[in-house]
Amino acid sequence: MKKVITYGTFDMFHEGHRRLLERAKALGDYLIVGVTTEQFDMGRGKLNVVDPLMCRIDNVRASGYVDEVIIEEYSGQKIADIQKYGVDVFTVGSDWRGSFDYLKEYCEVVYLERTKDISSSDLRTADRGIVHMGIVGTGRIAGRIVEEARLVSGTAVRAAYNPRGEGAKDFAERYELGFHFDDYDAFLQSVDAIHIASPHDTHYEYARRALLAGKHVLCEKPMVLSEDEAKKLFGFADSCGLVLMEALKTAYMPGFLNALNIAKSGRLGIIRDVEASFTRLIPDVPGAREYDPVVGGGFTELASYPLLPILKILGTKYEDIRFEFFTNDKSVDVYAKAYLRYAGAVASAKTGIGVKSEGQLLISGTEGYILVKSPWWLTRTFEVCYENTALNEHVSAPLQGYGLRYEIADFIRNINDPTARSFKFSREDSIALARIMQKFLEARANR
Ligand code: C2G
Repeated sequence: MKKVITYGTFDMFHEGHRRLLERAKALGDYLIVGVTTEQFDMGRGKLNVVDPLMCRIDNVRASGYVDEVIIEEYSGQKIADIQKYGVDVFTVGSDWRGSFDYLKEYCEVVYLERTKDISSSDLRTADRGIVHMGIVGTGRIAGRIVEEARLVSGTAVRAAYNPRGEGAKDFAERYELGFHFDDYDAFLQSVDAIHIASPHDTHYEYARRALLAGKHVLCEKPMVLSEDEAKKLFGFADSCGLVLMEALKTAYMPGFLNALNIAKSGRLGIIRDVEASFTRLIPDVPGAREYDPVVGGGFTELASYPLLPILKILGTKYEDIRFEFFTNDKSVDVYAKAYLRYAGAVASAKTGIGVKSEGQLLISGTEGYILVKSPWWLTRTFEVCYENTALNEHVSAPLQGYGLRYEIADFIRNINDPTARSFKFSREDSIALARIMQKFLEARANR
C-alpha cells in the first residue's frame, strides 16, 4: 500500500484545498493529512486563522479523500511522521516548491500545482468569503506583498495590474496568480480589494477609481501628497462603506506597537522628544523614480517612517513644523529634517537618499527613554532605559518575514468587521502625513 502525506492549515476550506487533497490521494492508496494547530501557525507567522482546529479537521475529512487525519504541532515533525507512519510520498502545493526538498532523504517529494484562482462560489462557508485581492504595480514590493498575503488567512491575491501588460503577465506567472490586466477597469471588476504598490503620484487616481468601483483599498505610503486628496479619498471610502488604509508596515508590527504602548503608558514620564531617522542611499541614475523633480526626493520616499512614531506618540496636532534640507542640482532633496513643535514636546524626522546616517528611534521622557536601534522600522527589540540602570529592560517581539503580513491581516480584519476602527494608523494619521508631505513639497518648491 502506497502511503501519501500532506500538511496544511485548511482554513476556510476552499476549492484550492479540495483539489490539492484530490490529487494527493491520487498519488497513492492511503492519504494522511496533518492539520496545523493554531500555536504552530502562530509560530510560523501565519495570521488571522479563522476556523478552530476541530472545524478545519471536519472540513478536511468531509472532502472524502482522506484516510487519516493527524495534528501538526511542532516544526521538525514531518521527518518523524514520515518514519512513524511509513510514508512513501510527501506532497504539498507548488507555493512551497523547494522548501521540502530536505525530505527527499526519507521519501518521494511531489509539489502539486497550486490552484491559481479560487472562486467564492466554491466556498463551503456560505456566510463569509475570501477577500480576493488585486495588486497594482508589479515591482519588488508587490512580490513581497503576494508572498506575505499567502500567510494571512481569509485572503488570496488573485490578479495583478500593470499598464504595461507584459509586466503584469510576467508577474502573474511568477507568483502563480490567476489573472493579469493592463486594463484598470477590467482589473477592478475581478477583485474585492486592491493593494496599491505603484509610484506615489499614481496612488490618488488608482485609489479613487477603485473606491468608486466599490473596492477596498490598501495603499502604500505615502498614500497621497496633499491633505485635500487624503480627505477626498476618505470621503469616497465613507460614502461607499469601504475600507481605505495606508500601508505603512511598521505601524502594524507587534514590536513597534509594544514600544508605543510603553511610551504611552507613562513609564517614561512625560514624553518631551521623539527623534527618528531613516536613510537609504539611492543612486541618482537617469529615470530613477526617487529623483523625480516633482514628487521624488528622500522626504516623500522615506519620511512616512520617521513621522510615524512622532504622530503616534505626540499626536497630529503639532503647533509648528519647519524643514531643513539639501537638494541636488535638480532641486530634489537628498537629505532633509522636519522639526515639529508641540505644546510641551519637540520632535524631529530625518531622511536621506544622498546622505547616510544612523537609523534609530529615540523617545525621551522625564523618567526615561526608549531606544530602538536600526532598523527600528522592522522592530524586533528595543531598550527601555532609566537613570537607575538597574531598572533597564530589554524588550523583544516577533517579526516574521518582511513584516508586511501584519498590515494585510489588519486590512482583512477591517473589511470583515465594519465596526473595527483602525487605531494603528488612523485616517487622522494619514491626513496629517499627507499634510506634512504637502508642506515639505511647498517648502522645497519655494526655495
Ligand atoms: N493550496 C493550493 N491552492 C490554493 C491554496 C492552497 O493548492 N489556492 C494548497 C497549499 O499549497 C497546501 C494546502 O493547499 O499544500 C494547504 O494550504 P494551507 O492551508 O494554506 O496550508 P499551508 O500554509 O500551505 O501549510 O506545515 C504546513 C504545510 O507546510 C503547508
